[in-house]
Amino acid sequence: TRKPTPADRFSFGLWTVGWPGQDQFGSASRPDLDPVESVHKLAELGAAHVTFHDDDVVPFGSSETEREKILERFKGALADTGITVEMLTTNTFSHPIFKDGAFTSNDRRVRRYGLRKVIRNVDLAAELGADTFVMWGGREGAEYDSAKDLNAAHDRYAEGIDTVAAYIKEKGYGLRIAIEPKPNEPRGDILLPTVGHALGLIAKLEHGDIVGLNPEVGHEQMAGLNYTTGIAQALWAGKLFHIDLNGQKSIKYDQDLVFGHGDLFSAFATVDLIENGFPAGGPTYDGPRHFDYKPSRTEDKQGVWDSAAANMASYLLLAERARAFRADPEVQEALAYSGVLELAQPTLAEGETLADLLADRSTYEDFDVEAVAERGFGFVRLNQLALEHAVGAR
Ligand code: 3MF
Ligand code: MG
Ligand code: MG
Ligand code: MG
Repeated sequence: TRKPTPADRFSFGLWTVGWPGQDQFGSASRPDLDPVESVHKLAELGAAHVTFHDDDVVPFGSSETEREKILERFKGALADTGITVEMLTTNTFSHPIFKDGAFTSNDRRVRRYGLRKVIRNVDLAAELGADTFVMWGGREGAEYDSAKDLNAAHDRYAEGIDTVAAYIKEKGYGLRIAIEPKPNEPRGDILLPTVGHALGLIAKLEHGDIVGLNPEVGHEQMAGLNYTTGIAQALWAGKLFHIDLNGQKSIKYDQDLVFGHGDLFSAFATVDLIENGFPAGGPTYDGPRHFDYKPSRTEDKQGVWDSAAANMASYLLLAERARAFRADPEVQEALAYSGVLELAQPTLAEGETLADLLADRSTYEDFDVEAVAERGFGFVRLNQLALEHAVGAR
């Protein structure tokens, strides 16, 4: 494949390449990475942007002067490389203070502290010119159903998000909030477990107009859901503000594999939607192609950069394959045969009322149900064409 360039808008969380490999069962397998080095290396590899949690760059508990010094040096790396910060987020999950959540902790003191930590980073996001502020409520949840007043928890979650959204508007910041759903891990159950749950909460917010979603491939797949279907609904709702691309193999722990290294055929469909849009037109995603993966614990430093490059290479390969798929006349014919394009036609004709439909005997009384039921849709042939394009056999 060709080398990625900033025009591809690839973006990486600094916590991805920076993950030293500690897990539930073992300590770190790699030394810590200097975020400044990561910015330089990612620029060399062809990325356009980085994203980070407050604590990824400024260690938790740093003094104001230390923070200023660290951020100055970090901004120097951005200036030297041309890398920009498109998204910022807050770590409200690592420190033990957040063991029962931030916005929804049962301890009100923690909720107030969490809000302060988030607001502080919203100011930094605006200063750095980010477009998106992600909220992943990793500890907002419980292990035990008796541990949480779930009605109050949703009230507090909405209160927290609305308070931050109102602040963004009051300050005139060019930021939008993107909620990142996840079903479980690190909590036994996490609030807003899927794209659909989060959309439901957003609809109830006072400032929901600037609140959307940051769906992650693996998070939806951990719940047994189809990621492409999830981001399609978010797009349809005008709420796909950001994406976290990675790989996951079925319903198990959060694997954070390289994009394409999980369910590859599903990744093909995802890239096809992002790059080509819906078959009959509709809303499109034009934000950054953001990776949220972990270089496996088996990898050394070279393996870290190889894995970063692999995310972009997978994406570019799949984008090339998806373009070929759409351009193939046989595919276009198969799409038409399957009625895929016909679905865009409204069920009632323009100006037609339900009364007109009820009066139209050809739609019911004189409708030949058995004859129409004989139609085959040809979806398997269409899917085989997709597979052959995906694997480069066409
Ligand atoms: C966890 C995640 C998070 C979020 C991040 C916000 C640590 O499974 O996906 O990464 O993406 O906190 O962007
Ligand atoms: Mg994740
Ligand atoms: Mg994940
Ligand atoms: Mg994520």
